[in-house]
Order: sequence, then C-alpha cells, then structure tokens
Amino acid sequence: MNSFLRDGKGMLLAYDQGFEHGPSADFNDKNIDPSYIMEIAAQGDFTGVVFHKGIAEKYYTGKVPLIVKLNGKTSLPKGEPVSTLVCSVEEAISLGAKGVGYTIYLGSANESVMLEEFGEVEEEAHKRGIPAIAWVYPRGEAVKNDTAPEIVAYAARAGLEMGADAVKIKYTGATDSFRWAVRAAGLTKVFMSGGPKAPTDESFLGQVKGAMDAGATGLAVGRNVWQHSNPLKMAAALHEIIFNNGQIEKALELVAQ
Ligand code: FBP
Repeated sequence: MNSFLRDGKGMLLAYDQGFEHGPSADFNDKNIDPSYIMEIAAQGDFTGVVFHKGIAEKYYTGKVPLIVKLNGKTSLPKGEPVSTLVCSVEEAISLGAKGVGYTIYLGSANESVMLEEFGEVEEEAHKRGIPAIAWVYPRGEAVKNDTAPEIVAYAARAGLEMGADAVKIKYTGATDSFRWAVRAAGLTKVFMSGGPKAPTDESFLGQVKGAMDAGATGLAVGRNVWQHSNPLKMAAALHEIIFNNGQIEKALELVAQ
C-alpha cells in the first residue's frame, strides 16, 4: 500500500460514479470531464486516483499513483446487487495501475460471486506485487442499515480475512464505533468512503476528523471534492486533517479562504 501513502496516511480521489450511478445527478458541466478530475488529483496533491479502465486509458496523465477499479455495475438493474470484473489485473498494470480496487456487496444474495472474484484478484495482484483494495459495501435485502456499527465492522473484518491490503468502508457516524471497525480490520488499512455531498463543509470535515481520530489510514472520496465549488480548497482542508492531524476549525478556514 506504500505507493499510496505519505507518512502512513492516504488521500484517494475516486471517480467511478459515471459508471456506477450514471452521468446524471452527480455531474455538472465541469466534473463530467475526466480531465478536470485528473487535474484536481494532481493539483490537490492526492496520494492516489481511482478510475475505471476506459478513463484510465484516455485521461490518466501519470501525475498521481493510479488505482484501477476492476469490477463495476450500472445503477439500472434492480434486485440484489452484483458487480463483476470488467478489467484484469494485468490490463490494469498495463494502464499504469500501482493498485487495483474491487467492490464487494457484502450481504447481497450474490456476495459469493464477488467473494470468489476478489479472491482471484487479490491472488493475482499480490503475485504481481501490487495492493488489492476492497470497497466493502454491505448492501441488499438482508442489510437493513449499511452504516450500523456492527455492519461496518463486519465489512472491515471481512476485508482483513479476504486478504485485502486496504478496505474502503462507510463512516458509522461516530468516532468510537468507527474505532471498533478499525480494530476489526487489524493490519488491513482503513479508508473512509466519502458518500454523497454533505450538506455543509463542516459536517463532511467532521466525519473525516472522526474517522482519522478513530485510527483510519485516510479517505477515499469523490463527490465531496469534485462537486465542491472549490475542490482544491477542500483538498487543502482534507490535507490539514489527514496529514497534519489538524482541527476542524483550521480546516474550515482553509476551505473558506
Ligand atoms: P464518493 O465519495 O463520491 O461516495 O465516492 C466513493 C465511492 O466508493 C465511489 O468509488 C463509488 O462510485 C461510490 O462511492 C459508490 O456509491 P454508492 O454507495 O452510491 O454505490
């Protein structure tokens, strides 16, 4: 995981929502252009950027370490979620990836498909000397609340036991309960997932601070940065919390400047 860490911490910019959610509600005239996100990743000094292979192939400039998401699904099918491979580890590496990502919908009636594929991805990634990062998102009929502390901790633990180098999990809403999820992940690094744009900068930065205080390695964020009116100021605020162990007040000053 070291390729994506600085002083043991990481700040990843995720941009797979065009595939996962569709090019509609999440996007505007600026952020529909992948070049805009590539520039935010570089100028905002992110420690990694996450693309699906098509965007990696056409827009990746090499300025920030690349994670290629290997599986994906659209938001069109209803029913129990399943996300399957659209890219191999080998192809990801040929596109410049220094790590690969894979989403597992834990609790879905189809979870076995993703558990099996992730096992293969993890084996291949480790053979080739790069980390395998698991987006572990509990989802489906059986999951009533995907941010319930016990569910988030389960996601973290499943990541450790599956051999993930890092897990990307949702915030539980409180430092103490997130701390347990970090404990459950053991030596697997924990990245907090950003989620839909928060109503205020303060509420989002509060979540990031809570996760970092709980022992998270960092943040993997998309919409809260590239939907922001000033993504680079938001990036500076995140730096303050993640790398300088800064307080929310200082971070808020940076985003307001
Ligand atoms: P965001 O910060 O925009 O939520 O991005 C993080 C991420 O994990 C993306 O990689 C992924 O596309 C998205 O969240 C998944 O969103 P959802 O939970 O709605 O499927």
